[in-house]
Amino acid sequence: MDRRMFLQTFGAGVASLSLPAFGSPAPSCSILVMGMGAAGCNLAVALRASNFQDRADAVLSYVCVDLGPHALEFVDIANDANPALAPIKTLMLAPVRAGGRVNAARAACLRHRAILAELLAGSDMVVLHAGLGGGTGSGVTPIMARVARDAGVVTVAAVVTPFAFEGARNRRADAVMNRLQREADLAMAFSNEEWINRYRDDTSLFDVFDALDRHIASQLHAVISRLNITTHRAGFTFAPDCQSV
Ligand SMILES: Nc1nc2c(ncn2[C@@H]2O[C@H](COP(=O)(O)OP(=O)(O)OP(=O)(O)O)[C@@H](O)[C@H]2O)c(=O)[nH]1
Ligand SMILES: [Mg+2]
Repeated sequence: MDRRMFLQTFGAGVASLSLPAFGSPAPSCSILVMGMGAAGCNLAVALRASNFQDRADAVLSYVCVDLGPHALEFVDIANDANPALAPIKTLMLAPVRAGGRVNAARAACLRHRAILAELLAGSDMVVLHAGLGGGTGSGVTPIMARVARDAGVVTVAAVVTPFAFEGARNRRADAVMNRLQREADLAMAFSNEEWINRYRDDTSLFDVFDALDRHIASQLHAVISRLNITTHRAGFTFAPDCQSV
């Protein structure tokens, strides 16, 4: 199945894709989960903690990408806290923070495009995680989506969009989301603003983020585990009852 068919089939609704029967030989699919920027790395850490591998016929590996000397320390802490899970690799694109400067993040990313492309080697699918509106996630994610597209890797972007009070970050997030919709096979946006409105005013931001990050992980479980992926690199096939539009 080519990429276009994948898109059409996916567009028909994940509910129409069928799961392989329990106990059947498990085909395996390599999925690279990439967290970019602080929010993206948090999402990758949350997906790893959700123990996806126990539930699906897919092998997940993880890499977190950021700028700045200390940005990735919490990823190492997460690795140490749960050594039984797949370790998250880290890649620091530059020793200085982008700090909201999307062009600085883009430039650092383009300098290391070859390394980013190498990360994808052997993957059938890449999941791109980021919080849009800042510098790093907004700068790196669309470039990474293009790199993945050029490499023929099925690309799923699962990103968060800013709160209303973040002002201009929302316009930047919209522009990046438009690009992701063009570059990725599937682009899913989860709104921080909508999510926080589900909570009482006295709920801490940490708890709101934590719940949303776990929600996104569970949504990805649902999406990925409904794919009946039978071959490595040769494409994706779906169960016969899956209708394409
Ligand atoms: N759901 C969720 N959203 C977050 C989290 N951290 C930040 N955000 C949102 O994501 C947006 C981008 O923030 P960061 O991820 O910190 O930015 P960055 O990509 O690291 O970019 P710079 O630090 O500016 O280079 C913010 O405007 C917030 O709306 C998080 O842990 N979870
Ligand atoms: Mg950051």
